[in-house]
Amino acid sequence: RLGYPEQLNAAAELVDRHVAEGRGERLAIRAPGVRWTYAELARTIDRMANVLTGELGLVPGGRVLLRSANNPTLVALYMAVIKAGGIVVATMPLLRARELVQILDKAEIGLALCDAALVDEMGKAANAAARPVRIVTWEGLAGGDLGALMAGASGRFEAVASCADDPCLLGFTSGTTGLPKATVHYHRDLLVICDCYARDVLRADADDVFIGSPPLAFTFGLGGLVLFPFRIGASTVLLERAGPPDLAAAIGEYGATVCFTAPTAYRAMLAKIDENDLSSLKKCVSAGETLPRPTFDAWLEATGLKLMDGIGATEMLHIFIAAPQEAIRPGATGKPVPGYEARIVDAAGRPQPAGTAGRLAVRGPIGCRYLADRRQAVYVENGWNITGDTYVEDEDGYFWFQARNDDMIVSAGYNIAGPEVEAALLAHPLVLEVGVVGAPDPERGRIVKAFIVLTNPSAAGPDLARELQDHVKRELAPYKYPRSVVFVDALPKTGSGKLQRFALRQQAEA
Ligand code: 3SK
Repeated sequence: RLGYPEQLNAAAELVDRHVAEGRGERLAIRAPGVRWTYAELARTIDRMANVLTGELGLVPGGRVLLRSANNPTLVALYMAVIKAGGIVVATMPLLRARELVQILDKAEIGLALCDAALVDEMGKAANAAARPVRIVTWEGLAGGDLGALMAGASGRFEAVASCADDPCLLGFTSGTTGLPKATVHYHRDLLVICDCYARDVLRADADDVFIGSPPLAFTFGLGGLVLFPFRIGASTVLLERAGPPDLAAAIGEYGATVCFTAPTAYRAMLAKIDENDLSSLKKCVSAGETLPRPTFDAWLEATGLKLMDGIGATEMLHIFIAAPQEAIRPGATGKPVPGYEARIVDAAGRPQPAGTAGRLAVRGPIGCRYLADRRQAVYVENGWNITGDTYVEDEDGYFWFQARNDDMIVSAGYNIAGPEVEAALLAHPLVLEVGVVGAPDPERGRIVKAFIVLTNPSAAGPDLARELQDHVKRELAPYKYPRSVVFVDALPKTGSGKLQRFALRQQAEA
């Protein structure tokens, strides 16, 4: 159904095609102080590709590490590496030297392009890496080493004649376990997610203005803020600072219509909803974390929009279960994206009937391909990708998230899904963020323990802890209430903003 030609260069397809077909004057990228049309973007990419293949010695198949917050230069470099036949190794801007070294070594990097603002950790990492790394910096659009190299470069570059199945991206995932894995993605994969999820579920159009917060190194952000808008000739807004207050302000300023961010950010934006104009929004995608029902309900009430929940994975590149706006069933993640199949299996891989909780298994045009990693055999079972989530499929084919497989808490013989307790706590007005894990207990084996960030930290204390416990007992079967409540200033998160439950579990074990 997708029918891509054997020879395919994703960057040429996503950018140059618009220029070739007369859409060069459409706006591609906006950022503070920047407005680039597709024609301007294409020329910048070509100059960068000339520098990469000339002075910087990039050859097809060569890997290039990119390190930056979300900005136009990063996007142009991303596309330039791919257009030159290279492989982008995208890294989260928040990573420290110790984490960057693991990536440098795993991906065997010799060339790193780094925003000057983030060069300190990059330099430390390069010094500790197994092989020599050349670091090229940039500052804004024309400064740093790269600015100097680009000064005389030609604005025309012939795309490398790559094959649809040539790798062009190594997406690193620490998952939530802290051990980085590299997922290999091909040129065609970058188009597949546009032509499946974005075309059939998101259904945006060329006049849409995309915006959001995930870093482009997280493939949720890459798809939502670069690939999806570029595939249809729409424009994207890139924000280096994209915390909830910045995002909410920028939505009004740029008249954004399609937003990609995590449930916690939607929830945080609600807290100051009266201070910003969000009326331009038409579609709001929520992924990266499970979407609690109270957040869905509150966003709907405040904006009139149903959050478009979705489950994706770096291994699968983007979202594979979701629902178009009109088919959203509140509380369910959705149905397999057209082109994908999903089913629930037991521990032995046997398919389970509707209504039974079990392991989610998915297959489709993109699957997990870890770079030299034994965990490949754990993620892929008999051709099905085992995402690590427990789900239930209902009679109508909707999939309902229960927990990550390791987030189920067995307490006194009861199976309790941590995210369900989190959703109940989030319905309380004083709870801003929460992580629920199991903690050892001599009588019950394990008890439910909640780590809570309050909207008003000064309210913390035993009275509030009791009030929250009673609140959960009213919302859920009473055996699910958190027997231990701890108030904290912040929760541990991955670079992509996901809650690190393993870190909470470690604290709970201590
Ligand atoms: O890892 C995820 O949660 C995710 C969600 C949506 C799209 C892509 C990804 C990696």
